[in-house]
Amino acid sequence: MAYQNIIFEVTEGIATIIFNRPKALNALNGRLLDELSAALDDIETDEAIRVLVLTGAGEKSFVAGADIAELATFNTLQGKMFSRKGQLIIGRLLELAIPVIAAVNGFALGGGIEMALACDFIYASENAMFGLPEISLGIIPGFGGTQRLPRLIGSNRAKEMIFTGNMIPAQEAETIGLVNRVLPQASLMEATLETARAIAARGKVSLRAAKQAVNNGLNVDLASGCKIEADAFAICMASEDSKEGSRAFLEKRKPQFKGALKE
Ligand code: CO8
Repeated sequence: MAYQNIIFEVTEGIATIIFNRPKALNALNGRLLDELSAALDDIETDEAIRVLVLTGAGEKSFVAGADIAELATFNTLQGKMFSRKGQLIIGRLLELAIPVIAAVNGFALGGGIEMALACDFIYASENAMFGLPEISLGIIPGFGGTQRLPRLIGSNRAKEMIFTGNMIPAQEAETIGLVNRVLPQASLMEATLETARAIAARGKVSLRAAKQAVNNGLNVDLASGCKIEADAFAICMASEDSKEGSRAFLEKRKPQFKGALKE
């Protein structure tokens, strides 16, 4: 697919998707979501990609939400279909076997914060602003925001953001656990890529197992979560990567992980 609304690059095992509609502050329209979906298809089938980073073009906005001009044309059924489409495509970020990092370089509003919430964690620039302004448009978050935000920052803080539609700055987002790190705009991408490279050097099998254990465990009680962890642990033990990891430690060298399940 020829991309017009995103830039999709892969360098040394790290894929970067840049939302690229800067004149509309990178707002999500149907076409952009289709392009994102196509890029995720490529990522899922490319064994060489170890980490995905999402960011926005320019220095003002990550994603300023769904495209309001497009939303305004929808009838009830089209609204529901667009919401499901966004939920399914954004939900794929969580389902990806590889880690996904959001580098939020400005506004992350509505569908934009919902996109970031489906990533494994968020780094933000100092000028980033986070919010769910849908209530001021007479709607509610429709790409998973009412579900993922309370799970991350607690229901009371999430309700305050959802009910008021107010934005919070990056520093406050870090304080409440929405964002892992706040960086100057100029160093956001390099810091994100540095973390991505560190993760990419780890074993693929154990990264996948760790992501699945955390994600699947969040939906069940603690005892069931620990069983999920034990199963994921067993998969790692069966992998060539785990043999290489302990061999390398004993031989006092860096491990060369191949991402292989069996020898
Ligand atoms: N959609 C379309 N265009 C947008 C959007 C958007 N979400 N946000 C900004 N733009 C456009 C503006 O219209 C403007 O275009 P133009 O230059 O042609 O007039 C350009 O981007 C620059 O924006 P501003 O001039 O407004 O820039 P400011 O710095 O003054 O303000 C803000 C920046 C505060 C980010 C402001 O643009 C704003 O409030 N934008 C809207 C944010 C918003 O409400 N987002 C939520 C949208 S709803 C949503 O995401 C629901 C998701 C689930 C959908 C479920 C489907 C049914």
